[in-house]
Amino acid sequence: MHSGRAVARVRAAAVGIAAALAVLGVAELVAVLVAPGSSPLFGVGALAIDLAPSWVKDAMIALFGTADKIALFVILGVVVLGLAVLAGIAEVVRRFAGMAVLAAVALVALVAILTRTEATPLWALPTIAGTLAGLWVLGVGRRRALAWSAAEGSGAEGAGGAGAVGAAGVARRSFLVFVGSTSAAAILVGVGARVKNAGSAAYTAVRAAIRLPQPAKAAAPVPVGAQLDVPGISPLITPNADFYRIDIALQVPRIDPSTWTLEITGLVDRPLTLTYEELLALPLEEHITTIACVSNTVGGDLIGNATWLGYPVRELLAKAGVARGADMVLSSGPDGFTAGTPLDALTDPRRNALLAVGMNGEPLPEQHGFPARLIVPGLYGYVSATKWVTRLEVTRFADAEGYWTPRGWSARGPNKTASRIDTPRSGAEVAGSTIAIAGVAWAQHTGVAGVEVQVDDGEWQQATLAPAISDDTWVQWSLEWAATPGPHTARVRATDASGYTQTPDEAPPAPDGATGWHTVEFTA
Ligand SMILES: Nc1nc2c(c(=O)[nH]1)N[C@H]1C(S)=C(S)[C@@H](COP(=O)(O)O)O[C@H]1N2
Ligand SMILES: [Mo]
Repeated sequence: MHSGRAVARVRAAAVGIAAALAVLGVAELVAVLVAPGSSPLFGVGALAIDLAPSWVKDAMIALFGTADKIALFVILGVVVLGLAVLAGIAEVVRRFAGMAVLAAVALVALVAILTRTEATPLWALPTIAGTLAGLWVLGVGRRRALAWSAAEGSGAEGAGGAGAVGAAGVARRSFLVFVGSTSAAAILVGVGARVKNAGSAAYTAVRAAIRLPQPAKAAAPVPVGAQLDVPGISPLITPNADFYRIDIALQVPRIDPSTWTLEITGLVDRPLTLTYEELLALPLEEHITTIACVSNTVGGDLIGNATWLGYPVRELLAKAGVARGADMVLSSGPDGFTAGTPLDALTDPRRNALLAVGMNGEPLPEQHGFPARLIVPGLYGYVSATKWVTRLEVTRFADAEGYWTPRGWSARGPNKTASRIDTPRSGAEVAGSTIAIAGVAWAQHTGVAGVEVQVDDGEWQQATLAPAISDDTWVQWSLEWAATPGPHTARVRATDASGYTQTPDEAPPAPDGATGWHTVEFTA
């Protein structure tokens, strides 16, 4: 009664279904790490939508209305189920036959995914990982299915004495446990991961749909010649994709702008709460500001310059009415980060401290604080640039401290004047009779007055300074150097508008920023 071809087929089909669930579950899990769109189910679904002739689409919409996407997934599900049963039976009948079916389907899915316009080569990973898991389930499942059939065939079931478990019983249990547990685990993992992927896809769409308003006050135009035409120099405005990222957030916080609010509390006369919609309706200003991390080492790249769109913090504080005795604003983000910013840097009408919503013409990228963050010219990020900011508490340095202060960093973090050689790079071999030594220098909110370069042990030479966008931004500089063949050392130092020249004394970043002259060694 337990034997027979039909029963063997059902078992084989179960192996195929378990393998398909493993493919989808593992793929969905890996897609959480890669990108929601890289999931094979969605890649194939999207391809099906693209390829379907319009009459099919029309018919689908006519038949299912707004449930047409659900209908598509039901159809896809039925197709997957059919292929799974086919692969399972094929594999049990003939080793590798089912694996071949799976590999062929995976190949179609890979083509579907990698031809998506947003796809990167990494998008192949979920399907590949899922397929490997599916192949494994097919292989192990086949062996256990055959073992069970063999045990039955030898009449082993019931051959044991009372209390003993027959060989067929063992084989049956081992088959059922394997197929059952892999299927259950795959469903659990897959559904969990899909919920997460659906959430991130929706979130990305929300940000993409936002149209930032035109600034009431646009950034002053970048002066002609501010961007030097020297190969290898850092771009004057750092593209968002290249902008350094520093934060303590293990996962980029995902904040729905429709529920985001900024709360202004503490030593204020009128505590207030601002929504994203209210913020966008305010007269926004654009300012180009260079921000840097206190952890930047001499010559390091934890610095970037961007056009920020936002609302002046001083106006918000004025609306709330700062009470007497306050000297600090403690801002916080959802990752547990706080920054203690000197109140006067935020209220000074000559310092453009912004509650920023835009970065280089788009809504803040998720990593850089979407939907809103602080940008304060002249202060290191750890005391000023709170991303995903939700709260400003007006307080006193005597009563509160920012996240990094008890961890060995100074309570106040004004930017230090510094400079960097971008080209030649250390270790480079350069050709030509004159060589451009060039880079950037910064003294945010003070301004760079001059940059000097020393080659080997020669005289310090004045570099040519490109016009600055403002005192709040870095400036480019360059020096045409008459090359002599052989190895050379070049160092740079900047002097700021206060008359301070960078010290050669080398200090590490902690507690308040690195010092020393950036030096490169190259061969001409
Ligand atoms: N919420 C939050 N904001 C934060 C941080 C953080 O860890 N969490 N790090 C700060 C530090 S130390 C710096 S240097 C800047 C970096 O901003 P960026 O990642 O946009 O370049 O963000 C600041 N804002
Ligand atoms: Mo930082």
